[in-house]
Amino acid sequence: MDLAAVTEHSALHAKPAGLTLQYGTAGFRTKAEHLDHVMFRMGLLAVLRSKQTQSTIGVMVTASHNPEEDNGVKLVDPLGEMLAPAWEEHATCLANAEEQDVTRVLVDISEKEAVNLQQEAFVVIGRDTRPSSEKLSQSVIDGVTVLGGHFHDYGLLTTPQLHYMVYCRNTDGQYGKATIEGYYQKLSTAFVQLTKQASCSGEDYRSLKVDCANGIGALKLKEMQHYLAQGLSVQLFNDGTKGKLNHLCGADFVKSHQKPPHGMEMKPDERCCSFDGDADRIVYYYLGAEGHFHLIDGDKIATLISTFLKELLLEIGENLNIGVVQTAYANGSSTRYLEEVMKVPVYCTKTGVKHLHHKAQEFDIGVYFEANGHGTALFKKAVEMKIKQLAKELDNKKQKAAKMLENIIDLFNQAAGDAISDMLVIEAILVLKGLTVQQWDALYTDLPNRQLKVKVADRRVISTTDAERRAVTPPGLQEAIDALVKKYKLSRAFVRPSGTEDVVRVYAEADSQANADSLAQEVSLAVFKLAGGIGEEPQPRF
Ligand code: G16
Repeated sequence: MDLAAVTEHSALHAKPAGLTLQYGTAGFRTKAEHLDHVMFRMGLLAVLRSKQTQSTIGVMVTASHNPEEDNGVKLVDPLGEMLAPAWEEHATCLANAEEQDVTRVLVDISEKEAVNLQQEAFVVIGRDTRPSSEKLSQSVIDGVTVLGGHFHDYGLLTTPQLHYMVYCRNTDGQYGKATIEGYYQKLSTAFVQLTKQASCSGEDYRSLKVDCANGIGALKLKEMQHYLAQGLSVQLFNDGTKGKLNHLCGADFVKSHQKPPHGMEMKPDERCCSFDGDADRIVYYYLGAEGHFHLIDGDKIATLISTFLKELLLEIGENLNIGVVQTAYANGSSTRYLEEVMKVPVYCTKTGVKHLHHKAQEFDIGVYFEANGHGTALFKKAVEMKIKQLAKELDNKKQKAAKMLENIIDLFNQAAGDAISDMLVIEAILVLKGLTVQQWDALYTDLPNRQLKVKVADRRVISTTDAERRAVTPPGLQEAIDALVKKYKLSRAFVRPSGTEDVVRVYAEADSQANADSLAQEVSLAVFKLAGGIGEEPQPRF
């Protein structure tokens, strides 16, 4: 390691005095102007991780659903997964080191992790469409090269596309080709093969309206359109040509405000969906004939997918174990439906796809989705091999089911939740099952719910347990929540510090929207009072 060169370059990417950041739910996120030093240092760290794992490592420059002024960075591990927890700690340590300590921290990490410094390193980089992203990705490259690492800069990519590239590169192309064409080809071939097997193929299933949050999803869907040919025609809204990224649009806006994005023209009963800023989340929705907005979130997506997979497994007569993984935000009705009607085991983890992904890997087939629309399905390698074999051997009806499973495995991005891949999976399942968006929505009725944000001086005063369903600190907060929850029927509420924004998140559900709203508001007030709220007291505002 040329420590003198590191010191020299590090000084060009100086850390703002007094700034402390943490590798949170999905890496580092804050205002873009505070991130130059973090980017450079994550370039350094990616090289060490690459040397240690003897694999390609990914660095994605994005702040996903956050406002356009923010940015962020996360590292992608060899199988396209999120960075290992021990390395998240190293990342935090390195990002917060004072200038004179940067080289010492690098040496410490190398020693602790037994990094062979002679090993070659390779890092791939992707970025979203934020105005700040290009310059910040150059800082990552500076960090990579100063430690002698090799790199490939993919430029503009969705986050899940970068995860896909890393996975492909570390499996010698077995998962797919590590190019953008490779990604489009893999997904579109699987989609066309899968939907060919549908008995109904009405016009209704061919078109879909997509709100792209004014982000990278628009560019990538445009590129992909001709690969899908006649299979699916997508009409793009909020494609970045006019509006601001994530502003009044995108999956996060639609899910948390429970209303349509601005800029989308919706007619009753039309199938619509929204991506988030880096296209790793998707939610569906439609306007009912009565003009009401109906949201179909990650919970219902997980239900549709796991039901479909379970039916196919029954047809081929294979008793493989399927599990669904959710978080505390999952609507109570979805968990009940999955467990009681579908007889599928459901597990709850902390927020953050890294936690859900990990849990889902325990099953033959693990379907994981956060209610906000971030998720995918994972298939054990042995299961994939077996299904491929069955698709060749079984008799007619069973063979059709096995073939569908084979195609759907290829259609899922098995490295990360992916709005484009999930959209194609959902579109394929709807056409194969002959389901309208209304029939899908009618699988169960969501309990009315509300999410709010509260500003506090230091959100770290809130700590939680039981997969974030109970607050441990500050003292008295959980007791206050328990007392409030008792006032309402079918109610539940929890609070947790966000890992991507400087806020405390509040979730409440109850028997009516009015009750869910007032429970959320009362819990917000308790947070404000007991956890050091700043600014205006939360007011009823529904
Ligand atoms: C990220 C994570 C998600 C998480 C979301 C909100 O999403 O990848 O798993 O649900 O942040 O996290 P928090 O509530 O801690 O702020 P994205 O789409 O912004 O990358």
